[in-house]
Amino acid sequence: MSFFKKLKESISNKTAEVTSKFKDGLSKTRDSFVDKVEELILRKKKIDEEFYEDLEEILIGADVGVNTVLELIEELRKEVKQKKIEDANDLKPILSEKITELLEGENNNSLNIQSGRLNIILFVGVNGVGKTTTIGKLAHKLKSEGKQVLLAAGDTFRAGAIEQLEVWGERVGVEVVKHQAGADPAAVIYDAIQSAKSKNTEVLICDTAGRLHNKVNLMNELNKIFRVIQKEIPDAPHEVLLVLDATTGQNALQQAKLFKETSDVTGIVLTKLDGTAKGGIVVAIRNEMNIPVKFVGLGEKMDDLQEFDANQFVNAIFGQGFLEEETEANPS
Ligand SMILES: Nc1nc2c(ncn2[C@@H]2O[C@H](COP(=O)(O)OP(=O)(O)OP(=O)(O)O)[C@@H](O)[C@H]2O)c(=O)[nH]1
Ligand SMILES: [Mg+2]
Repeated sequence: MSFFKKLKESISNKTAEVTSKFKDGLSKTRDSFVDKVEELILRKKKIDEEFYEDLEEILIGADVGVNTVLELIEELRKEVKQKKIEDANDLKPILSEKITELLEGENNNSLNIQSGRLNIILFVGVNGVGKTTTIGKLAHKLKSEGKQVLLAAGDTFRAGAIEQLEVWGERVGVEVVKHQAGADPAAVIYDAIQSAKSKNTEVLICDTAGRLHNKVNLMNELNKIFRVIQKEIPDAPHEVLLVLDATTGQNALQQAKLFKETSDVTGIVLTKLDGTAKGGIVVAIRNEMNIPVKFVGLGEKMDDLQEFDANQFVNAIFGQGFLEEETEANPS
């Protein structure tokens, strides 16, 4: 087999692998959301006011968010009018196309990692959303891309948090800089930066505590961490990733607003999409927050972190039936 053929095959295997990860991870959303849309189309057949109202309800039920749903329905109405569509079945490819458009935006999903410098990624988010787990998965991903990674155990607050990060460190073969429980998180991160500098580390990923019961404390702590990082490396942190738990629905949107007010969040990681039928939250966050969703968590294992991709996401949700019709409608 020629080199190019092999390369092509390996790329297409990789694409198929990613597609199936998205499909598996989003099966709950697909089963509930698409079944409801299919049922509505079968029941109504024609597009009328009641059809839009029912569709609105299904979308809101999938956590797409009221504002986004209203926008989406407005877009659909325009398209239906313009293309003189009557049959409800013909709306399916348009619906998936519009959702893809909302998700694509102009944002760049890739991480701001540059070679030849120490890149610092800070993870923030309330407790239990999946920060530490995502750090483990991301460390694994970056390491398998050949990058030298170091972790900082900046959650000195929650019992067991340091050990949890160490377990991930061992699992993926990455070193962890830590202090004792209860130590100053900013001091841990300071030490981690010194260690990273001395080892020529490419990426330092910092964990933080997620206590929200005292919002002012949490924000003060994060501010102190920012100051320490910036004193050492003025243009860092290069990424501030806010982790949100998809199963918390509209609450996740509230958290995003809160963190956006207090820190310069550069990207969102939406975890536990595998555990919810309401994957529409991605659309709400993407549309209402103006912060790119950079990764999605589709399970608890180290391979279950995927770069967010609007097309893969929509394809995984709408499945083959929708897709085939779309290809027929746009045979480009
Ligand atoms: N199903 C599923 N579970 C996940 C995912 N991401 C994280 N989890 C689980 O969510 C739980 C909490 O994850 P942690 O990583 O400890 O969350 P955290 O934000 O670090 O929590 P604190 O340290 O308490 O602030 C763990 O049981 C993880 O295995 C995901 O994408 N899918
Ligand atoms: Mg944690």
